[in-house]
Amino acid sequence: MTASTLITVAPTGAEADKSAVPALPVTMDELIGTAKECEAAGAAVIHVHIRDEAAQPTLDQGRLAATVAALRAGNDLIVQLSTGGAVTDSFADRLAVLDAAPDACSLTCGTVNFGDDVFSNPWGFVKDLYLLTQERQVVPEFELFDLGHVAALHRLLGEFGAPAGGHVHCDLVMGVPGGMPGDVATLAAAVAALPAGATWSATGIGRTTLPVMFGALGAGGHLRVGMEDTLSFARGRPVARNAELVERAAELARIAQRPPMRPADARAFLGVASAS
Ligand code: KMH
Ligand code: ZN
Repeated sequence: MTASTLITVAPTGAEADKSAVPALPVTMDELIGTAKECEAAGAAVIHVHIRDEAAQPTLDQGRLAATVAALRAGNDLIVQLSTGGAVTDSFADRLAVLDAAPDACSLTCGTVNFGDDVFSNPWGFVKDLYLLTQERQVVPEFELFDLGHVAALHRLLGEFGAPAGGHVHCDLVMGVPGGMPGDVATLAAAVAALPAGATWSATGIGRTTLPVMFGALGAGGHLRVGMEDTLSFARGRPVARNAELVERAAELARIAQRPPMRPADARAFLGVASAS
């Protein structure tokens, strides 16, 4: 079991509507402010989706590059760009995310029903994205929404070898309507199926946030939190700031005797090059 806990913050996502959720960080200033607060609270990685002037999700190239630069200038967090985007984004735009040269990126290992939508990740796209991460030396985090995605991860590693950075780190995204449920039995089954030597984080969507967090800490895993995944801090109490989700995760990690991992240690852990 790792002596410390990697905490990733996913502050924005592509789904929540700013008009309904005013605390959601959507502008560059809001994102940078959130990143600073979350780093101070114990986060080491930021999983980034960006929005346009109208607060709608976008994969605009210039905006992505500017966001990576601004985040790097403002703090030490590992910058992980989403290649998942929104369910409406094209495969070409999702591959082009790597042109912004982030430290790391998400890489979802299969298609999943996503509420009333479909988050599409056919094998050909998964393979192309993986080969691109190797070519560009962007460290992938393997997003697993379902147990079948674990099988696809084994296939990916078997056919194409180790990822950039040399280490396999996964994120179990649990409780998406259409994906694997966010409970401890499913968490244990998914962890047991991971490739030997892989490390993992977990996040539970919505009301599965706390069961998944407690289960992950108990099983030696790492944590992802943020308003991409949950908009309620407690029953009837909306999240006021992403940092309060990080603060809660950090406190639970300290109670579990596995305090938050600092960004420099997280770089070594994940195989991400040192900040320049
Ligand atoms: N917004 C979801 C459709 C990722 O960032 O890689 C996909 C997602 C996964 O959030
Ligand atoms: Zn995401």
